[in-house]
Amino acid sequence: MTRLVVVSNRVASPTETKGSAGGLAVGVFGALKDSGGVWFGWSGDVVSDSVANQGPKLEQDGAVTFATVGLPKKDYDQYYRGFSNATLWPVFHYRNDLAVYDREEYAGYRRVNSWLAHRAIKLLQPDDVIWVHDYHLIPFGEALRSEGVTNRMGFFLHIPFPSPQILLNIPPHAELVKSLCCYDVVGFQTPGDQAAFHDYIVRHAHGTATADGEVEAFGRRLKTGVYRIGIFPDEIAEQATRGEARQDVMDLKQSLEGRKLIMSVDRLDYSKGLVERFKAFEHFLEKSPEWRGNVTLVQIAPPTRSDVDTYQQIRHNLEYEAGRINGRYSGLDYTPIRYMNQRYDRWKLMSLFRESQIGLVTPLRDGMNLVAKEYVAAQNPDDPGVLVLSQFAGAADEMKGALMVNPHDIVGMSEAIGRALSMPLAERRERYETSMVMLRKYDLGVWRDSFLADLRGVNLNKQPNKRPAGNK
Ligand code: ADQ
Repeated sequence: MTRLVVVSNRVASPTETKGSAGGLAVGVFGALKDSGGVWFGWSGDVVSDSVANQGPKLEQDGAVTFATVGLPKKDYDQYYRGFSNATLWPVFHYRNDLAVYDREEYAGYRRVNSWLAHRAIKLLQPDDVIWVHDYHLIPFGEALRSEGVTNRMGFFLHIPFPSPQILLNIPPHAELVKSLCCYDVVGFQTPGDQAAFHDYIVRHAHGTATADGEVEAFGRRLKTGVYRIGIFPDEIAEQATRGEARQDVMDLKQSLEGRKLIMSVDRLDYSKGLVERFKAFEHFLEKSPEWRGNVTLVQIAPPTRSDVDTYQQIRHNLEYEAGRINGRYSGLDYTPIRYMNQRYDRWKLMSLFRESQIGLVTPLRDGMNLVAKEYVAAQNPDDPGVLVLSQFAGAADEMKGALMVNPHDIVGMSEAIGRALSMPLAERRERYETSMVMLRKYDLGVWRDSFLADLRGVNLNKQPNKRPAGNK
């Protein structure tokens, strides 16, 4: 089998990959181990220009080479904090109101992508298959192509692809889509994301797109596809049971004193709908006095991107809401919302999911949302909790056993909490089984293998010789 080269913004270290890292890192590492190869990207360190130019730093683990570079402060500011997370992330999550656009940051984003591509070239072999991940690296493939690299190259977008009317807000939208067309395969999380991309190609790039994902635009031919990212459900179930008898989990159980438990776990991000969720829980307590003192919401939300302004704002808002609601409904021995900012070991999170009666996962917009899937897989099949899920998470397409909510509808979410808390065992089991069928069918291995099969199967001789009329 040909070697695989994975490129992602952050590269987990070999120890992280085997230990506490999420399923995604484990899944990608599995593919690398099978075919041998390289995992290339940013180390997460901000370093001086001279140190950055010494990289990449290489660490070997069996047949896999971890190759990482540090980023100088200016590059970090423009590429990561700036264009990636203050422009692309909000717009791709339909939050134009939170997006800022700065030409210099965009220039920095492209410059860093070219620089990264230049660093990666020396690691490449002629037959390598290259798999690039996520919005930070849209122009990476084009930068490699401009250096003469003709290898098979695929790109997977982990976040939503917005409808063209939203995307047009980013001034260089055409350059970004043109960059995507330099890959041989572009993968999306849901059919809606793929359709939005096709829509842009047809209506704004004078290109063509067929129902089976053949796209021609900007003088290139490529394949698009839907590859639903999943989890390994058995592994999650094993982690959830492993923690059952551990002290922390017993302590939590004891401290609940028989109260029902609602679990929410998200990165602290405005796309995750945390403020709306807190308000829904408040509404539930307001309308259901019999539940006051009898149900606790545990929200775990480790901060991310805390040097981006909008992230400081969401943190502030959430602390305010948690304090306000707790002030209103706490008793001497009862705190309705327990709000924590730490990261936890995976087994601990999964065991907490298993102990709970509801998984409340209500993003305003989410590419997929793996927490929703982990929640269901962690349940005790004999007495499962209920997943309450936003219709705007990519996972909503598959998790048909969930109670579906619109996260903008505070009353609707509050009613779903009430319904889930009093749902009979037979219905809970049926809903659990319905979702588990899909979790098994589309697990992480299927995601990885189907993307790579499509990429390896691409016919590289099919590129059009000349540009279709009208493309500039
Ligand atoms: P994220 O936005 O990070 O991912 P998600 O898919 O839910 O969202 O993945 C988060 C992961 O981090 C989960 O595996 C979760 O268990 C873990 N995690 C969260 N909080 C934690 C904590 N406190 N301690 C330890 N682990 C924690 C992006 C996209 C998603 C898409 C994924 C994968 O935004 O839409 O599903 O990539 O493609």
